[in-house]
Amino acid sequence: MFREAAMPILSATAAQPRPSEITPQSVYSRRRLLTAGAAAGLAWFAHAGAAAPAPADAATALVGERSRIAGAVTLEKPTDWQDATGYNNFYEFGTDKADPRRNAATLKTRPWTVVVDGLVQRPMRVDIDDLLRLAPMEERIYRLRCVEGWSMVIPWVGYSLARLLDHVQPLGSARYVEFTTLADKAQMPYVGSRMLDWPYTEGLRLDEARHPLALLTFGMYGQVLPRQNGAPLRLVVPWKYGFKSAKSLVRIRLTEQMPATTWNKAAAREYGFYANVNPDVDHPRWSQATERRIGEDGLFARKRKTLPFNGYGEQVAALYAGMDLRANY
Ligand SMILES: Nc1nc2c(c(=O)[nH]1)N[C@H]1C(S)=C(S)[C@@H](COP(=O)(O)O)O[C@H]1N2
Ligand SMILES: [Mo]
Repeated sequence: MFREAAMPILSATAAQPRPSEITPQSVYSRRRLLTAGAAAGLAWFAHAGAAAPAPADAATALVGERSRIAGAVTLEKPTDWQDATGYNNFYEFGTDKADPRRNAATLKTRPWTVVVDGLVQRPMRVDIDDLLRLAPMEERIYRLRCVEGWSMVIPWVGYSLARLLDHVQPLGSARYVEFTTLADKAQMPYVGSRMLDWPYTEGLRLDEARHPLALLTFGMYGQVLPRQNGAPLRLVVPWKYGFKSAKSLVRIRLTEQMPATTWNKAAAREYGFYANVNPDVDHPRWSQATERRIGEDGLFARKRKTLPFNGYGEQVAALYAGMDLRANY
């Protein structure tokens, strides 16, 4: 599919320091069994009062230093691991919330190549294990608010998408970033169904993509991402509805035109390009004023007020100065 042969692989790029020089050994540990060191990385679970991953899931640690970026760490209690990995939207594996955990075992996450191309000075195709080392891993504890009216609090591990964009050097003509995710019928039972137009694609304006809170995400709860949560690489854009946070990315392309996005193609009146969390703008079929925290609030009760920009307004509202957020939903 991506055959731009001239693209250098990241580890061979001359002008950059070698990945091993960028990331301290202590910050990233690959395929490390749950040893004393990894356990230390998970110590905050006890502290935060959230249920830790089950030992059987804990084979691959991926830890990051607590982020110091403004707004990156909410003090709310993280959602239990069982809920965060068992109540998912990942339509490639089915439409029921329990389907992704049940069906995603067929997803092969190694080897995995990501192409970064389009309007950039230095396009590249990079192996996931080299991409992992492009910048130091950080832990960010973000609220994720689904457009359907529920939310979770998840400790993600990754680094700002801006670090990758800086690396490939966007051209002056670049205005948007398009994200394409894997669509392989052999690994994903619902790809090919007429539910959605595959592959699942998403997009951001370049200034949104460069905002430090936009996270290129490799892990959660001190481990590599579980398959059902978008392994081996996903986006997490905490001030937008969850569907913007595309899972299992294979390509990141810079463009001049606003990219088409999957949910917008499926129902343009219901899912806009911006999709900023906004309690004042209802979905055509339901209110967005409140939400239900998975694992804490009752099954049908929506108990919490949804916040503008999902609570990240102080950090991101300036991106939309002068825009009509009702028209640009
Ligand atoms: N490739 C892909 N990415 C996706 C989706 C999907 O169906 N396919 N669903 C989105 C939606 S609607 C939400 S709410 C979040 C859910 O992320 P989580 O299951 O890790 O909580 O993933 C988003 N990313
Ligand atoms: Mo969602």
